[in-house]
Amino acid sequence: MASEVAMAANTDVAAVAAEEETVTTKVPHKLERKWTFWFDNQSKPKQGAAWGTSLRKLYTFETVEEFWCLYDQILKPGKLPPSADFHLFKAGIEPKWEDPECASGGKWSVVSTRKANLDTMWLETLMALIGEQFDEVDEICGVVASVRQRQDKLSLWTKTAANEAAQMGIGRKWKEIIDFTDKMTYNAHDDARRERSAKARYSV
Ligand code: MGP
Repeated sequence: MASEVAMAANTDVAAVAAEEETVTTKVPHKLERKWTFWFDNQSKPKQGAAWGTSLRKLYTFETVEEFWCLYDQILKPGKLPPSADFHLFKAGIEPKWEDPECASGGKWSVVSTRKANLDTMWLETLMALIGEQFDEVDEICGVVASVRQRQDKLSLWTKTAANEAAQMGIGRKWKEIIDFTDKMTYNAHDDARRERSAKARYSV
């Protein structure tokens, strides 16, 4: 009798454990906020078309599972053709100077001469963004991978170019995240709007 009770109890415990496992594996892991992938291919610009005409919103996601699914499905920057831009921005922010969240901002940029390196830095940055790794989290707008004939580039867009302390904090942290050892520079969108080769505001 005692052994039958023990067996029944064990069966119950096993059933509960199995059910819990099913439940935990099925509940998606929600991120702190929603993020959107964007894509722009400027290889064949239409005559007279304004900048941004070919910019497309791809997908918005809010769970870790959706992120990995999209990451696996979407081409990596290193495989994209020259003139392509690939973005991950906070949902609701458009990757343009004209967006109100970006208008007074700027970007940290790093160049990459090796495709494999670009892809690694891209993934490290995506994970740091969706994992909210930056202390100055409200300052972050998103990241852009720019594939170019001469050299590829990653840019981390932030909100307030005039806030030097915040930008320096972000720049230092980003360098660590992508394991970048050369000099990294920060340009304000306002300066870029006025002059294409404007001087950098900050460097780390
Ligand atoms: P870029 O793409 O940021 O520089 O801007 P890059 O990658 O060094 O140059 P590229 O020629 O290799 O692409 C290049 C030019 O695009 C700028 O000088 C602007 O004329 C235009 N442009 C870029 N951005 C990000 C914007 C934007 O957000 N808004 C507008 N209106 N024009 C932009």
